[in-house]
Amino acid sequence: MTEHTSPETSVASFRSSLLKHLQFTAGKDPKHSTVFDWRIALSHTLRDHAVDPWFASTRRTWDEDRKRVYYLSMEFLIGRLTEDLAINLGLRDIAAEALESLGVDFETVASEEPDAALGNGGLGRLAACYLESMATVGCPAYGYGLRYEHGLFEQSFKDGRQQENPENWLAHGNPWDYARPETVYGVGFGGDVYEENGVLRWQPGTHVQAQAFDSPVVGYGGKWANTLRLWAATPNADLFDLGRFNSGDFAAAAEPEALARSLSRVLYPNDTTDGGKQLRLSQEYFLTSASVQDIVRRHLVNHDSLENLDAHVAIQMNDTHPAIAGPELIRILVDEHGFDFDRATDLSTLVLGYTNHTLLPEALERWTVGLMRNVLPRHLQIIERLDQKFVELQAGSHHPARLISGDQVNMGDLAFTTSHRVNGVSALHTELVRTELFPAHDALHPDRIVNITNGITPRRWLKLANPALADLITKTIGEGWETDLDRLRELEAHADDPAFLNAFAQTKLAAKERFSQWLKEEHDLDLPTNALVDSQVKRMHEYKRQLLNILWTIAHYQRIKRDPNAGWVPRVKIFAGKAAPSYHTAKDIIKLINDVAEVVNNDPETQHLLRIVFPPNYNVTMAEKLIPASDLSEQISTAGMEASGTGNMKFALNGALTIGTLDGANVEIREHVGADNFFLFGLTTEEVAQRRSQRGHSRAAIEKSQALQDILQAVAEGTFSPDEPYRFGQLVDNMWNSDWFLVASDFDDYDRAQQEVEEAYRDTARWNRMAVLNIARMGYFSSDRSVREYMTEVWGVESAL
Ligand code: CJB
Repeated sequence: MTEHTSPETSVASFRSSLLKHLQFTAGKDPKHSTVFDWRIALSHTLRDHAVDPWFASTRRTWDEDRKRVYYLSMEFLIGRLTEDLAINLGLRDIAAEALESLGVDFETVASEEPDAALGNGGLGRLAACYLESMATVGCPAYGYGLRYEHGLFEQSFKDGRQQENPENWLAHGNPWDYARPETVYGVGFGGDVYEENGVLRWQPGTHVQAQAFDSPVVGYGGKWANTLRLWAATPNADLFDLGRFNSGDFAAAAEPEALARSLSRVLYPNDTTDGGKQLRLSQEYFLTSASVQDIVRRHLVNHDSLENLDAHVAIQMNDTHPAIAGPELIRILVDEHGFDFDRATDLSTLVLGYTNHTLLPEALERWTVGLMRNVLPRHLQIIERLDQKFVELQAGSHHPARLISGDQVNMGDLAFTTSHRVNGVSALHTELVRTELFPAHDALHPDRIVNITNGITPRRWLKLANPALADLITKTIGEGWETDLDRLRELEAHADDPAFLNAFAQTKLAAKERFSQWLKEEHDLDLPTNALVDSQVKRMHEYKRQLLNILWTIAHYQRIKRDPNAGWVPRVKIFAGKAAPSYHTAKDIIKLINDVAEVVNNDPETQHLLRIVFPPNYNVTMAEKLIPASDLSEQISTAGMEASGTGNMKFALNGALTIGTLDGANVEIREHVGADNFFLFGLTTEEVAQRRSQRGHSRAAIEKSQALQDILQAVAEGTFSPDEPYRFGQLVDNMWNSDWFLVASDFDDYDRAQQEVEEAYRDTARWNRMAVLNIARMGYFSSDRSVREYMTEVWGVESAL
């Protein structure tokens, strides 16, 4: 196969492919082509280059009868693909030169691509990083997901409040995927279960067709490529009621069709909360059933039976969303292939793995038995039987854990019992999964829970996002770090070299200028490039504590006002992130940040020392510009609540220092980069639990902190909302009287750590040294490492490279 595409591809041949696609795919001549037309030509040219490695990898997997990984995820937060694919194929510079020779700018064309926002946040972006890493390390794999017509809503601000606008990434088609009209499966819903010759049969009430759309996923260097297969709901032709249509009732005729289509129409905008809607369960089953049917069909192409399924198939469930995979596989084995129930259960368990991404109770999916019976009656029977077996296994326990408790089906418990490995996503999180979430399961299966700390792909999050820093690294330690991130350690030898530190500072400045220009063009926002850039970007959630950050910003503002000449470090506070549309407190916090920004940014006394920037519609593309431009990374969640975090890794890899709590992967980041190079504050997980049990803890903490009292008073008095003084009454009241997330308890220590940040930043050489040591020691957090751990500890799959 082609080792690497670039040597054989010249600028001239790339240019002629571009022109060919411009003419025959976009149907335009160069004189009249728009940026859109060029993008179509560019993406098709790049896609052509993906096909060779894709076919070669697929063929080898078949020929060598290799075990495949199937990564089932309701979310793949991919972002743009043009530059990513160009880099992985080794064609980035060739493409740019070819375009330039035609008078067209690569970045302009690549920026025309809409973000594929098929995910909410960390969980979906992790799936995208893992797909890229699986291809890079040569792990034969399929990603299975849904081809949502509308990805995550677009956020805008109206009077500082979040508005949700529909997202329309598919409006002009998707040049990356190939429709597979021949690959369709019927997915059943509802109906009845009846017995036939002693065998149970499910007769669904309706069927919806799942049609596959495939995109190649090419690893770095183009040595291996996998498939991302997304399912679109296409209604059965018989759902369209021709009789009704002919009799003139057009809307009614289309109704069943519309219902079927709704299965892949929109991504649920909830992050770590459970929407609890029937449509959501139906979407989850739609993804799972189509994927499992496809997996079984592929296995039977060159095997006589399903007996050896575990030797050839590893299915990974990304959180509980596809947790119906266990019952679905058991159903297919028992009802359609005559397996004995116990054998089917054992076999499914050997095939399946489950990744838990959160301990938050509101995110642990539970469906009522009634809903389950309506939507998936046969699966409910299977779950009941699994529950019985589970209770028997816990013989002697007075309070056995249950898959069904009361009228609730617990999808986490179901996922656990049907998997041979269950993993958390950071060391701390995994420990809490073991002790807090699944202690009964863990007692029965002490080897089942393993930790696999999350990772991020250095191709997108360093090479693509931060070209200046990537070039400096390559100049300093040579190539190869892209696929062997531990090699960044070699930078440590340069951490005391003033010339190198200066060169690093130049890359940071270049990234700030780039982001500043982008913010101006896209959002008409001003970002000074001579300030400490202090960023908190992630979904808006109380446990992530954007509130702590904005309250501290108010304190900082008040202090600058009191003593403007105290030698303050100029700072820009960046916030970005979306709130779930029904999450009112998170939306109030957005409004508070925007209101504070309005006052602070218009204060002529402080403008040069403090700014707040909150660009709307945070997405992968914004992250790629914002993260490299940042100096300080805010990872300030209440200890024990953030499963891992992956933004924390992206910032540190790009030379931002972290101010953070001992939560999620922060703990391991700090261990790797060194305690001296990390601004730690806050209660530990145990202290959090203890503090929460103390009555009146928030009142006591506020009464101890003069700074916090001043801030809360200013907010309560309407200093930032003069048009509506009591706008934030509830937020303030909650701080005094409840404060589940311990903002008050952690405030003073956070303040102390921020003063240390201030001091460290004044010593430019010291700061840059710390930043370089962060970069040098982040190798562990490559998603290549994470994927390799899954391969050995969960999937039992070998690299094909
Ligand atoms: N996470 O993004 C989500 N959505 C969920 O529904 C549950 C968890 C996040 O997953 C990331 C990837 O594992 C974690 O880094 C993050 O801590 C977690 O909140």
